[in-house]
Amino acid sequence: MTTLSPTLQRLQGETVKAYKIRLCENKDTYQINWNQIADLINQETGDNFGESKYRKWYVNYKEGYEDAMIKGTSNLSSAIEDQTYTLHKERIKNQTIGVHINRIAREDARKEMLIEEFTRAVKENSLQPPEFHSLPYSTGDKGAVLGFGDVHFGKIFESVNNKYDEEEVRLRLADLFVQTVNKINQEQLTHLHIVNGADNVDGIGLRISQLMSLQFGLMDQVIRYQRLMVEWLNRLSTHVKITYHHVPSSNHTEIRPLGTKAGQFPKEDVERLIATYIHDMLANNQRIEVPQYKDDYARFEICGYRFYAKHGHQIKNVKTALKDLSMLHREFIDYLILSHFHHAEEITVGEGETNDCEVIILPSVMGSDKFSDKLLTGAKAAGKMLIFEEGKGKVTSHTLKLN
Ligand SMILES: [Mn+2]
Repeated sequence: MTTLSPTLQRLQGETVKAYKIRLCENKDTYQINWNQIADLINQETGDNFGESKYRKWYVNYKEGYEDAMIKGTSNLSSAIEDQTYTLHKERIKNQTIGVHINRIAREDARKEMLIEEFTRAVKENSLQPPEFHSLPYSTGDKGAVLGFGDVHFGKIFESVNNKYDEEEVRLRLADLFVQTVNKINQEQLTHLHIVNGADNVDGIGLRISQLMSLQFGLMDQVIRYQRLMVEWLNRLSTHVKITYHHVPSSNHTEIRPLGTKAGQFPKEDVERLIATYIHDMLANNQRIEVPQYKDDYARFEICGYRFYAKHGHQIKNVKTALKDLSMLHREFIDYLILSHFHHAEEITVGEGETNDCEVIILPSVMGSDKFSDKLLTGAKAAGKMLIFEEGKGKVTSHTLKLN
């Protein structure tokens, strides 16, 4: 007997059945026929069956195997269908939940986005410090004017809102002193221009009826008042350097000798006496300068601006007065300061290179009286502190109330 190739021999641990199936399945590969298969198996089992026994057995076996395979596959696909359906259902469930979750998430996201946007805006717009420029350092000159007028010293009366006599004048000037010192400190002033707008004394009255409201005669008015002013200015100079501008002409202070009418002797005015007395008495005070004005107005400059000061009794039209005086004197006036009207006003009447040209009407120290009560034109007693800056003109106006 020839030696079998190893592949045709029963393998170690291989059952007879597995050996039999392997030979039948690989019949063509092994290039053997059914007789040879029968011999090989008979040899292993000790049987003596013909080739048809194994051939038929294998046909049945193979048929059964294939049937089982087909059935198995169909079971598998129905199982897959079931699984797919379940999965689909789960997906729908998840989608249903998802819609709800998405809505909540969307709302949360919107809220978060709002807060983030708000925080970003706050950071960008509010909390971001700007790039600081160096602080402007003003090299411009600063100037100040204290203006007061119409003291009408010597007048005594009691009206609806006012009571006036020498004692009241002294109290008001003391009050003006304190308020002025406060402003000097507040505005950090080293130099103060003072404009006295005249009608400092009440005179002897413009009508006979006014004689009734005089506390003293004209000479006593002048003597008492000029002493008071000298003392007042002397004390104020302990706080600041002063240039004192005294308007030398007004209606109550001009004297009308020999029955002359208003303005006929314009130089016969006691304001000139008062101004000259103040000038002479303060000559030794190095902190006070008193310019002497020969005409009926004061004229000076502050921060490069030209000022005129008049009483105002000759002025017919306040609004054109500044331009009219500029024409008359052939020079540009920036500020015209008037008194006389007993109520304050600051009127812009033109435009200069860097400033507004203004007519500034001072309030009165006297305030309202029976005459203004009758005309309903009264106003409170006050002085004014005006602040000017180089290149800007008037920047501040303080009212220093006195009653
Ligand atoms: Mn007057």
